[in-house]
Amino acid sequence: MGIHEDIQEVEEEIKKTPYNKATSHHIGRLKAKLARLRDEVVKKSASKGGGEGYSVRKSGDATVTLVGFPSVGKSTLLNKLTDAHSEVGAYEFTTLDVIPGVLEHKNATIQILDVPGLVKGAASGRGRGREVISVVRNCDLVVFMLDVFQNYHHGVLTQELYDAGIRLNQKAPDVVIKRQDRGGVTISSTKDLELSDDLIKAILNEYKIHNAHVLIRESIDVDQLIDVIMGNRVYIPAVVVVNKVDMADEYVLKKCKSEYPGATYISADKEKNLEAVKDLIYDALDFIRIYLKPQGGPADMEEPLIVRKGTTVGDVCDHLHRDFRRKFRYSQVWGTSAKHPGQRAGLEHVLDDSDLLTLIIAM
Ligand SMILES: Nc1nc2c(ncn2[C@@H]2O[C@H](COP(=O)(O)OP(=O)(O)O)[C@@H](O)[C@H]2O)c(=O)[nH]1
Ligand SMILES: [Mg+2]
Repeated sequence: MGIHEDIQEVEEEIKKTPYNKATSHHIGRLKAKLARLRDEVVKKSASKGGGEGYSVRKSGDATVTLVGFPSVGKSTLLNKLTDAHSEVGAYEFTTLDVIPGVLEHKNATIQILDVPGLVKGAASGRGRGREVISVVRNCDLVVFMLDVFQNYHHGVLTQELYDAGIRLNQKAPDVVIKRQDRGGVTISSTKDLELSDDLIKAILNEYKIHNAHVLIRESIDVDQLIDVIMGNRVYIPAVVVVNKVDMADEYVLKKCKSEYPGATYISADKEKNLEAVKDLIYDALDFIRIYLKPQGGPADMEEPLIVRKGTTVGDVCDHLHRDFRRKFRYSQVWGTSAKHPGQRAGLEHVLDDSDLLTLIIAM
């Protein structure tokens, strides 16, 4: 029996098993098996060649991908927001290569990638899906673009990305699995868990992990545990933009807004609400501003360094010069991340918005 039949069989069994306390263990094991089989398929199709996917040189302070079905208006939006000239067409699949554009907004330089229409089956390698997926996996923010008349696309697209190991608007579970040589599986947790120890062990068993320390610091479900074991998941924020509102009557618009209250409603072609899209992207990227202050001198308050939230002193070193991390001696920090003004800080120190930073680098 082939792997695709195996997958189908497990999927069907999950579907026909009612979920309750008595069956949760069984379903958990089936889900683990399913994830393992699907991963095998993805690995197989990846090893068939066809290259590593698109190699798009990253540039700017962050990279954003526009994800949507063909003809929703991605190229139109890219052209309006950036300096790019992506071909716009009224027919499908006009965009066959990744087109990068650069958006300058509030001191940030943001790379936006218009990727070929992501369609169902992409995760399993259909069409150019695998290449698109590799671009999405490496970006900092997903902007879903929907047509106001076809917002069901959103469900299809998120499922497709989920199957490809991309977790949107989700944090990496706070779980550590340390493999051991012997001693079986031991589980410690700081929170009450939904999952029983038996089920956790059974799932680890599915992945041939028989000896390990598992430290769980938040309540997770079976899918999250599998994500941790697989180890190849990426966690990316996502936002939704609904396009072509110029075509929609009040009824259609109202319905769409009730289904996607958090979305930003625009007309790329008629240039309606495009400033809101810029702000949306900027805010979702969680930028912070760092003002560099030369030793003994005043800080440069005109041109802050734009970096992502969570950036460390070491990251700033990397950003400025390839030798800075190696030659780093110490730094001084003023602002909310500092315990006191001018606190000395090492490479691991995490900076806050509006911090002033002095780097002391050996010559
Ligand atoms: N009515 C209307 N048409 C739009 C809008 N944005 C794009 N279009 C049209 O939709 C078609 C597909 O646009 P395109 O940018 O090529 O879509 P892509 O395939 O997602 O890149 C083109 O004919 C565009 O002119 C919009 O806001 N309103
Ligand atoms: Mg296009």
